[in-house]
Amino acid sequence: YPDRLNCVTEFIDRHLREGRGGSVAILAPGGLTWTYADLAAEVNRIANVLTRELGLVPGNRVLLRAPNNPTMVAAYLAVIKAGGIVVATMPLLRAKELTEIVDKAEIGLALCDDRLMDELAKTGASSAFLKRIVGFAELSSLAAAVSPEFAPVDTVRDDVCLFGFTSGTTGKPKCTMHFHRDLLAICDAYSGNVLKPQATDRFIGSPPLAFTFGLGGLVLFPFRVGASTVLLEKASPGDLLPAIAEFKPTICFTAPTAYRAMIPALSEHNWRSLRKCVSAGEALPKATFDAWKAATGLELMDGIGATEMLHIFISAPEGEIRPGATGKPVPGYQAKVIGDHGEDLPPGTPGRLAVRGPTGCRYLADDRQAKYVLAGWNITGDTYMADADGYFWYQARNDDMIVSAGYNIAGPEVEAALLAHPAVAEAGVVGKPDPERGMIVQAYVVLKPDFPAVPAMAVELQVYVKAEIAPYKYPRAISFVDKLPRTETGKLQRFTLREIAKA
Ligand code: 3SK
Repeated sequence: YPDRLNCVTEFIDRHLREGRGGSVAILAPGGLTWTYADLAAEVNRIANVLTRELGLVPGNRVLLRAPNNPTMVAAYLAVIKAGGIVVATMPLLRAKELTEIVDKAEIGLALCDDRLMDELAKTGASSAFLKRIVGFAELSSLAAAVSPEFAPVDTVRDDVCLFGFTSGTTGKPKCTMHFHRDLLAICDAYSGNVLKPQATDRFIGSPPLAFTFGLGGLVLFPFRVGASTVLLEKASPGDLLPAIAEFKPTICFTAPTAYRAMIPALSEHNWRSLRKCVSAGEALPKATFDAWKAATGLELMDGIGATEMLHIFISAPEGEIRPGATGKPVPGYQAKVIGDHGEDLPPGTPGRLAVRGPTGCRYLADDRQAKYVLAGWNITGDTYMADADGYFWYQARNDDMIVSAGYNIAGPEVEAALLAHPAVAEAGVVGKPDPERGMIVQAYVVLKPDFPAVPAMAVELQVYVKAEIAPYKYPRAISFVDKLPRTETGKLQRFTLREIAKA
C-alpha cells in the first residue's frame, strides 16, 4: 500500500472516482437505501462536524455506540477519514464497562445512538476523559448544516485508525490497535482470496460492527469491491431469516449457533438468494456443517480470526473446504502448531496455534503483549492440529483443555459429539474439580423442545458420546439448562460455566 494512505478513500471515494457513485452501498429495514454517493456525502458531512464543530484533531479517539445502522457506518468512516481513531463499542455494554474503555483509550468524544444514551451518560458523569457526548439526532442536525465535501486527512498507512476492544471469553478487556493498511489487508488477504465477492454481491449478517468480524463482513469486504450491505439493528436468528427473504442477500456472516438455530425455520422463508455463508466467531461443529449442508446444499465457510489479528486468518475457499477442518492459512498468512517450548510440532500432533501475516497483535499499554507475540508469531490461545495436507483442525481454546485422570480432553470435541445427538440444541463442556480424577468432564446441555430433561436422557447422552468419541471423554456429569451463557458476539462463555461447575 502507498506510504500516504487514508483507507476510507479506498472504501468510498474510489467508487465515486471510477463512476460507481450510483451503486447501492447500504440497505436497511424501513426502505432506506444509500448509494455510494449518498454514503460519501454523509461521511463527509460528519467529518466536517467532527473537525470544525467538535474540535477533532488527528489521533483523537472517538467512541461510537450504536446498533448496526447506516449512521453508525457513516460515523465510523468519518472518524477515520478525519484522521481520528474509532473505538466502536458493543450496544449492550453497561456504564462500568464503557468507563473502562473510555479510560483505557483516553476518549474525549463519543457519538451515540440516542436510544443507547443512558449508560454512556453515566460514564460521562464519572470519567475524567469523556468531555462530550453527541447523540445521533444532534449529529444529524449539525451534519445537515455543513458541506458534503471533505478532503481526507493525509494519514500514513501505519497510522492507527481503529481500537478494537476484546474481552474474549475471559472477561478482562484488552485494546488492540490497527492501522489504515490493516483494514485494506484483511479485505485483500481473506476476502479477496477466500470469499471472493463481486460488486454484484449483497452482504447480510448478525455480528455487531464493534466486533471486527462484523466490521469486515458487513462493511469493509462489501465496500472494498463496491458491493452492497444490509444493516440490521436486530439480527437474532429469528430476525435474520425474514431479513434474508426480504433483502435477497448473496453472502451471510454469522456464528455457528445462529446457523444451527436457523435450520428448523428454513422451510418458512425464502433463503435461496444465499450463495456463500461464512461461519466464524466460534468453532464450527461438524454436526452444524453437515446439518446446514443437508438443509441448504451450501457448505459453511468456516474461519478462525481474532480481534488481535483484525479478521480471519485460516479458512478455505469454495471447492477446498474439508468438513470438520477450519481450513488453511489465508494467502499472506503463515500458521504452525508449536509445543510448550515454542518448538514446531509435526502433523497430527495437537499444540498451540501460532500465526503471522500482514495484520497482527498490538495491544495498547498491556503486559499481555509479551505473551501474545513470541518472536513475531501471534499465539492466539487456540489448540490446533495440522494435517499432512496443511489443513488446520481446531481442538480447543488452550484453557478449554480438561485434564482428567491424566487424559487431555478438549471440551469442544465433547460438545461436538453431544450436538450430533438429535435431542441436543446446545452444549457447553468444561472441567469440574474432582477429588479423584482432578477434573471430570461436565456438560451443560440445552435440549430441543419436546425432549425431556430426565436422568434417563443424561444416561442416553453419555452412552451416545462414548460411541462417538473415545469413551474416556464422555461427560461424567450432565446438567440440563434453559440456555448457555454467551458473549454478545455469540461465543460460549466457558469461564462462566467453569465458575458454575466449581461452585
Ligand atoms: O474468530 C473470531 O473470533 C474473530 C474475531 C475477530 C474477527 C474475526 C473473527 C472471525
